[in-house]
Amino acid sequence: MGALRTLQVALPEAANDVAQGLGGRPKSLPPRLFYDAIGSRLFERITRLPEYYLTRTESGILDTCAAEVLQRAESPAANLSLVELGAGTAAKTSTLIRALLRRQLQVEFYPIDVCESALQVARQSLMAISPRVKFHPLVADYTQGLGAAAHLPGRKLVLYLGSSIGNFEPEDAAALLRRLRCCLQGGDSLLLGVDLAKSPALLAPAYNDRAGVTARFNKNVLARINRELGGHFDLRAFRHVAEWNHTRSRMEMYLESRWPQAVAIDLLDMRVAFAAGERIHTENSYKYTPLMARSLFQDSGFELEQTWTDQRGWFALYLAKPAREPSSFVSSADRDDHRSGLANQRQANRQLTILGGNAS
Ligand code: AVI
Repeated sequence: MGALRTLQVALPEAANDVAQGLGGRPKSLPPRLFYDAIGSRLFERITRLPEYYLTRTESGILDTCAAEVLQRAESPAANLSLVELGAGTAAKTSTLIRALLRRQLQVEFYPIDVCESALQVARQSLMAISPRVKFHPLVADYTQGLGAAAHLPGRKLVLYLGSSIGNFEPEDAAALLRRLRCCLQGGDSLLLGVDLAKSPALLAPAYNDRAGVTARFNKNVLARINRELGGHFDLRAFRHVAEWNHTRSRMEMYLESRWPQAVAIDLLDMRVAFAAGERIHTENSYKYTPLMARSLFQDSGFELEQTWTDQRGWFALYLAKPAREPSSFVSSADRDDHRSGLANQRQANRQLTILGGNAS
């Protein structure tokens, strides 16, 4: 008799992602599937790896430019609130919060993240800074939860750090920022962290570290299918691959089948056949050139205010404000998108969990 397996039930979107991605050709799985509780912990470990320069470099820029960022973002009349998309444990945000506490009596902080345990860690570390920090977490996928920003009173600085924008196709990145733009008022700002194009000799190890943490992070997507959908993936039968695509200015991650195999996924009633060497495309991580960044802001209705980079020019923080005339970039298709986006948003908001009620 086979051993009994306990399945954590997958969300319908995750099941859909897997059915579509592994049913299609070439095979792919969207990177949002990385971030269950185990994947989020592995990602936290990645951010501390010696090869993964992104987090350290961005934190270094924030350490030196936090006061200047706030000065450029601030409106003299009102307190500034911070909203953070994909906040995780909000490790980098503490620098900005400390700087903001020197300028105003109280800081309202609205982190949005799918990972509730990461938000709990954020709460503990930020509460330790000062009781003047008011914490309003939202457990949600920030692509759905960003509409919450539209209803906040006062001036906002929206933080979208860590180069997460790089995991979107450029047109999807612009569409996401356009949706964000629709939630902001004149006087609000966006601080966007973006990893810049650089030598593959630096990029490749950042996505294929010696300790194998990124390989585990990548393979966790198969482990998650096993846990949540009754998949039968043998993780040793797949190889982690990270490659630089020069033409598209992006790092690409794959899981490559080491030999021919067929894998059953019980809850999807699916059997997926792999040839030897066949790949599942799991992630793109775009590395921006200044031109790509300029187009991103132009296409999404933002005006670039100021750029900060580290001395080596590896990473950039961009401060942007909503452009004055949104009609020039919002096409009628976008407006329809926005309307259905709002309907989805309302639906999503009903499902959101707000941790601990109001501020604490
Ligand atoms: C979250 N995101 C910005 C990371 C990146 O660098 O693209 C995800 C990651 N993938 C592999 N390592 C880290």
